[in-house]
This record gives sequence, structure tokens and C-alpha cells, in this order.
Amino acid sequence: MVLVGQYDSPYVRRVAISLRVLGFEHEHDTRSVFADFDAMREVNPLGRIPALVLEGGEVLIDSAAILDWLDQTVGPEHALVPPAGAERWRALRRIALATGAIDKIGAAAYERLIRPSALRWPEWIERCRTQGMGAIAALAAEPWPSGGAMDQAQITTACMIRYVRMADPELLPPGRHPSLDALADRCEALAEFQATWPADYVVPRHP
Ligand SMILES: N[C@@H](CCC(=O)N[C@@H](CS)C(=O)NCC(=O)O)C(=O)O
Repeated sequence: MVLVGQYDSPYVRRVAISLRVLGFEHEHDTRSVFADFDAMREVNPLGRIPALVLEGGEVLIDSAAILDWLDQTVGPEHALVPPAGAERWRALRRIALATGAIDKIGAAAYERLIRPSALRWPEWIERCRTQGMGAIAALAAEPWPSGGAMDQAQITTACMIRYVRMADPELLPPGRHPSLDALADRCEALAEFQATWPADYVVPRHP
């Protein structure tokens, strides 16, 4: 199978890490949603990443759908989201907070960095950042494990932290939320995270 998309996307990265944690052999296609837009649309008609091309040629799109396929394929004993009950709902809440923070801080980043400055809307940027920071504060108040098996709530939250620190670093400086610093440090030390480390946030920037 082939994972399409670059690791500076936290959605691509959470899929890449999950593939590794669950032991799926795969190749990596690093085409860019911006620089290779037409080629990207040949894989995913939405022109977005991630996409996962399966052995038979079928293409899964959207990280949540891809992660659901991975969990279904390995079965409930190995799945990264608990299969039922309170543990599942708690995990889904954390994942929703982390992906919500990515969505809102990502929307603000597109507005701040990509949109030409004359067309930017400061109030909208601040609203999105406020929403993202609310989700981050809620995640910081959650009890995180200090060891043990990796799961999707930890993977997605650690990917969110790295993304925010690249795209809008002043929102999550080290020391503001020590529980999230500890989670990020523990996750990023693992081989699956190191193999997918994004050094930079690469988007077309307008002055
Ligand atoms: N809900 C989607 C979001 C994917 C997404 O926002 N991908 C971004 C990169 S982080 C993208 O493709 N952006 C380009 C665009 O939407 O034009 C998922 O979970 O896969």
C-alpha cells in the first residue's frame, strides 16, 4: 500500500505513525497538495492529503476513515481506538479535541500565511486561534499515561502538538502545558515518531 502526503500534515503523520505502530508495510508518496495539485487530484478528487492506496488499487481518503480501516483490519485486540464503552468515548473526545485544534489553528495559519495580506481577516484569525487554544487547554487537563502501549488519542495529540509548534508556535510554547510537553517528549522519542518527524511547515507563503 502507498501513503500519499507529506509529514508536515498532522493528518498524514498520524496515519504514518499508526501504520508503523500496527506493523503495516507501506511505501510513501511525498507529492504536495500545493506544488502537485493536479497530480494530487488524480489520487483524491478533493485534492487533499492523506490518501492511502490499497494493494488492490482502492483509495481511502480522510485520515479518520483510513485509521478506521487500519483498526478494522487488525481487529479489536490491536486497534488503536478502544472498541466500545467509556474508554472508547474518552478516546474519541480526545481525538476530536486534537483534530479540532488542528482544524482551527490550521485555518488560522492558512489565513495568516497563505492568503495575501490585504485580504486577511484578523478577527477570524483570532477566533480560530481562541478555539484551538481552548481545545489544547482541555487536552492539557486530561490524565495522560506516562508509559505503556501507544493509542490513537496519544498519537493524534502528539501530532497536533508538533503541528502547532511549526505552524503557530506562540500558541504552545514549552512550559505552558507541562502535561502536553511530557506527552510530546515521550511520543517523539519513539522510533515511529522519529521516522516521521517533520522539520518544517511547508506552505506557499504570501507577504
Ligand atoms: N479531515 C481531513 C483533513 C485533511 C486536511 O486538512 N489535509 C490538509 C493538509 S493538513 C490538506 O490537504 N490541505 C490542502 C487543502 O485542503 O487544500 C483528514 O482528516 O484527512
